[in-house]
Amino acid sequence: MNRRDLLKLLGLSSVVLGIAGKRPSKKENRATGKPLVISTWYNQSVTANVAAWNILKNRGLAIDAVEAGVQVSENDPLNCCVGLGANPDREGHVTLDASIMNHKHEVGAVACVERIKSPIHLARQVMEKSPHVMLVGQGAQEFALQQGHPLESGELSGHAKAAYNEWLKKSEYKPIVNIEKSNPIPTPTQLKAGEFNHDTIGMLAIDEFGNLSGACTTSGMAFKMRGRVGDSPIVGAGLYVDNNVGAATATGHGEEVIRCCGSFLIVELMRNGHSPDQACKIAVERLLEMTPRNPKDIQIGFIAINKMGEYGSYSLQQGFDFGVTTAAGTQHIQAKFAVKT
Ligand code: SD4
Repeated sequence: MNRRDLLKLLGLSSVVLGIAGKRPSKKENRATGKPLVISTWYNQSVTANVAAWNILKNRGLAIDAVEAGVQVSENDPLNCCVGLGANPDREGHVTLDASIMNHKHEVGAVACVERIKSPIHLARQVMEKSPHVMLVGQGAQEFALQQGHPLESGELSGHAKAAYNEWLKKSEYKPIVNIEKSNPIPTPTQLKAGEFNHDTIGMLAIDEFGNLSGACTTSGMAFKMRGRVGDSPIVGAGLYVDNNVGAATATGHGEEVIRCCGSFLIVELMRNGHSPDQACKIAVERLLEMTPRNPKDIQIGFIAINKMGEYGSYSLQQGFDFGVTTAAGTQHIQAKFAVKT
């Protein structure tokens, strides 16, 4: 038996072992098989998923696919919310959070890191080249330099500068994430007004060998308090992968996702037999029970995949969408949502 056959066999037995109990109905499942890649916010999924897909379609590994995929957003100077082009904190510094997790429960994360172009690559280096799972701030930056990352300039991008200057006029500390009426690609005016303050990318993939991985990278909330860290680099909150069961990732108001360990919760719900759609919905409902905030003031979007290559999503409010890429191309999907207006 060669390595591939062995992995296939292991993948199959994991399904049998990992997903017991109630089976979701056929209608609820959106089985696509594998490979498959899925990521938050369709407007960036389109290009990010393609980079991931190019790896998956050539029998590449899910971990390489998710890293390369989210790097497309990190490298996009126009992205309002990922990478060094993104909106700064309220002191005017871009601080970045990222996490990555592979099929072996190995995990790496960085938080509040400045002037490093690819926090997801740095997170992977924390996972592979350090004995730790998370580095933050100055220490994360020093580790990056040791690993050969160049120290980028701390200059804000043009659109981030415009949005920040606009925000400074009132300097209201009222971070609102992901409240959209619709989900168009942001116009320069919206960017300038700081209206488009979402776009964290969370990406999940299953490769040809049936292995799962995930990555999540963000600048967090626009104009956040200095030092604030959201859910994206917190394993179990913004991202979680259990190769026996499935994977989940989140976007939106990170404090709420941390409070309910959102991604871990979704994976556990899938372990207990829920479909990815059901699991995301139950997690949003749990979050709604817990939050002290007015649900109308916040947005959360979850996406998930399971070991069988089925995917699902749910959000708190209307407007959350995502992209799913398989051999058939990329599909644009609007998530169902909890709060009806
Ligand atoms: C955070 N979850 O830092 C991130 C923000 C986000 O789309 O998802 N924006 O709370």
